Amino acid sequence: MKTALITGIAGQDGSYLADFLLGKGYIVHGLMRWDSYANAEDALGRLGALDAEEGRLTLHQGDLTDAQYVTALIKKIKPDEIYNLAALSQVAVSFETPASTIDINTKGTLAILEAVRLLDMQNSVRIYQASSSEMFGSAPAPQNEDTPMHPCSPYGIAKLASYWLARTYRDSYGMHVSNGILFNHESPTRGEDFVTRKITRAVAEIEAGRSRPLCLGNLESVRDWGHARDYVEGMWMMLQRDRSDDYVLATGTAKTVREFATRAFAHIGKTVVWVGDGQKERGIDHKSGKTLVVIDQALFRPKEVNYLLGDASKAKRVLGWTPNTYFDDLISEMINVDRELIKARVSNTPWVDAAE
Ligand code: NAP
Ligand code: F7E
Repeated sequence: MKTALITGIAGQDGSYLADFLLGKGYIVHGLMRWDSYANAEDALGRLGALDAEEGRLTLHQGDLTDAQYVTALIKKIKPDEIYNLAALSQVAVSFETPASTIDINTKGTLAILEAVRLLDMQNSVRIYQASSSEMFGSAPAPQNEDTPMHPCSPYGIAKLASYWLARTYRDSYGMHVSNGILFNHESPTRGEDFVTRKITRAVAEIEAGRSRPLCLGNLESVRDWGHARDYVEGMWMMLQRDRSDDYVLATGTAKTVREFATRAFAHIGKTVVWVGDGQKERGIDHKSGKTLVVIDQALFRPKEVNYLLGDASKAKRVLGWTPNTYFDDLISEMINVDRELIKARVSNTPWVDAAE
């Protein structure tokens, strides 16, 4: 029975990966921030549905930036596999908090690599580093493992530094460290401040009677959106190889934010007609003429990554990884779950608009 340590276990990917590894019979240890949740019930959050009864899931409250804590934890657990998923993962927020972004997303990775080196565990541990397509930044699409990286945000820069730390520890100390360069992947448990979940939640609320329109930033951004469920399997596949390496995971299809919103509204039977330009652009309900989407300049980033489209042919060739869920099915699944959540929330009382 293998033992895995997942940092960021309470995040979107952490919870999918924990579920996946428990299903494979692993003993799973998860690191989550001690101050993230008000009480233990909330702390279970997304993990609540997982079967912790058999004692195969243990949660540890600590901070990835605390190198001594991380070293002590790894020494105690003696994991076979470490999945480093903990991060400040909101790109827009990284512009506001660049220093803590570097602390968590770069020094946090270093804490793990150094712990494994100092504990002399490089021959017994395999490490997954959550690298990101944001590292490509303004590089031309499609992007693969050989594409030069030109990050456009503190987030992308911090992740690129970690990517190079991982490669350097692999080359210098023979560590089994793989970078998964993952393009955007979403799910019904995606944080509500990421654009996909913000849209699906708003669309479900509008269907339930919300009158306030959905407020978005840059509609022209192009992203390659897949499903987190498929991507965590790819993470695991990387660590099952005898030789560590770096792999892009992506669907190979790209759409704009505008297309995502249009498809999401279509799912509840609304046809969006886009009128006006720039800041004045609006998405109108073709049938009623009601405004469904407005633009807010405050949601634009100081610098945008315009076009991300992944080429995952290496992962397909070497790992045998392919995604199972594409754009329309992803949107359907997310909206259907948001619909259920809203139904449960409003039960028999009518929808009341709350402040954003
Ligand atoms: P997520 O939902 O934001 O999860 C990240 C988790 O890390 C959160 O639970 C967060 O806890 C935790 N965390 C943050 N700082 C920490 C610290 N100092 N110590 C311990 N835990 C900390 O992100 P995700 O979507 O699951 O992504 C997982 C990883 O993949 C991240 O590294 C992300 O950057 C990377 N990635 C994601 C995507 C994507 O499209 N989802 C694509 C490429 C790469 P709090 O709740 O307390 O903040
Ligand atoms: O933005 C635009 C925004 O925040 C997508 C993270 O998981 O994937 C994610 O980063 C696009 C951007 O994700 C809104 O400007 C428009 O162009 O959902 P997002 P992201 O920045 O692509 C990468 C691969 C990661 O590694 C990250 O951790 O949508 N956009 N209007 C908006 N974005 C947000 N959040 N909110 C809006 O209202």
